[in-house]
Amino acid sequence: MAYTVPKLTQFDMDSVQEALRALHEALEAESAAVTNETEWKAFRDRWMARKSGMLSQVNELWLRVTPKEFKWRVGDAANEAKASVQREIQAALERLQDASLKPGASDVVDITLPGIRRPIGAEHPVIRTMHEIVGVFQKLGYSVAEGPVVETDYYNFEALNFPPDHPARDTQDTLFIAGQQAKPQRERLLLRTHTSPVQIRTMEKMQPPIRIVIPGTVHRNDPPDASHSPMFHQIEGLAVDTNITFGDLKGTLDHFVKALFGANVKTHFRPSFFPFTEPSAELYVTCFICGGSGKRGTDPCRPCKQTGWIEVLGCGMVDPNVFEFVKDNGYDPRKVSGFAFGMGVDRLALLKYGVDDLQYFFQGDVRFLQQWA
Ligand code: 2NL
Repeated sequence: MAYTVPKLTQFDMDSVQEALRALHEALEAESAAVTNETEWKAFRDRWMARKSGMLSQVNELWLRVTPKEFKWRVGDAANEAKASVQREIQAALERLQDASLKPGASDVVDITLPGIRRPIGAEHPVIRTMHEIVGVFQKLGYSVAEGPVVETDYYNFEALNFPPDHPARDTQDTLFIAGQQAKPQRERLLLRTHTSPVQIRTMEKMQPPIRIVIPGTVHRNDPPDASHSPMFHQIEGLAVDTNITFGDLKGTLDHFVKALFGANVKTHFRPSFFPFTEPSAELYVTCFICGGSGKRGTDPCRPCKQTGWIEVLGCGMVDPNVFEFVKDNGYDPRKVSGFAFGMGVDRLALLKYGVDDLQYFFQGDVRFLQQWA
């Protein structure tokens, strides 16, 4: 039976206290039984409603019928009842809100509402390409190393055998951290322009033999266009041991290109120059768009500019001058040799997925990115 406020007939202390106790008991039991917002509203209205709520019944059936000489006593009891009702209504609401924050609070969820869609993300095409490339080298036993994007001139240029006045150091090409002029050149901070500094840092920490690949973001002072971006991604690799030869370089990179583009591509090395390798080369692969013919039907093949060959990376034998900087950690240029290579991940992703504008990779347009979902 639901509680109803009894009409007071006796006004001694014991009778008034007993009436108040019965009211409190009913109030607490009903408050504890509230499990959702609808029930809470019904509970609130049952006790607070202006006309027939329990508190207005207390006014009607306790206060109004009390003789003058007992008014103070019943008035106190009525005030206590009012305060208790307000406190319990607030407490029931707070319990409800706490419960709705806990997992499994299904009784306060309208299960007829549509669910919240949480689309699963997909790997960005550049990162996916990066993982594929790194994966090929990991299978060959290479480790992955990473390092800081903000570097010193020493690690980015000096230890890589760039002469002090090399044009790459110009602010036209490199993004420097402001306010560094007072420092000696080798300590000045900049955004790394390649991931090679991490190779130097790794050689400082680990003695040969080493085989590492370094993926990461790099920066150059280039305005964005279809083939340039001030931020892009690079992977460099380094193998150092006694008796590493140009033959090891050729075999490793030929395997890499076939793993990435398919076993039927052909490779070819062309002489080149880098300050940190000697000799240096560029690695070309037969165009996987036109199959090396330079033509797509009767149209000229664009990715290889009708040459039938696509440049994949730069490489070479580590220049002995580079080893001089880490000589004291076991890299005596008379005892060890090594090869190194570097490639632009974004450019390879463009080729691999047939995208014609680099900027699509960095604009974050879901309609573009959904193609890899
Ligand atoms: C390119 C060419 C290259 C390297 C990077 C390297 C690193 C050390 C020593 C010697 Cl510590 N070399 N890295 C070597 C040859 C080429 O990158 O076109 N990158 C996009």
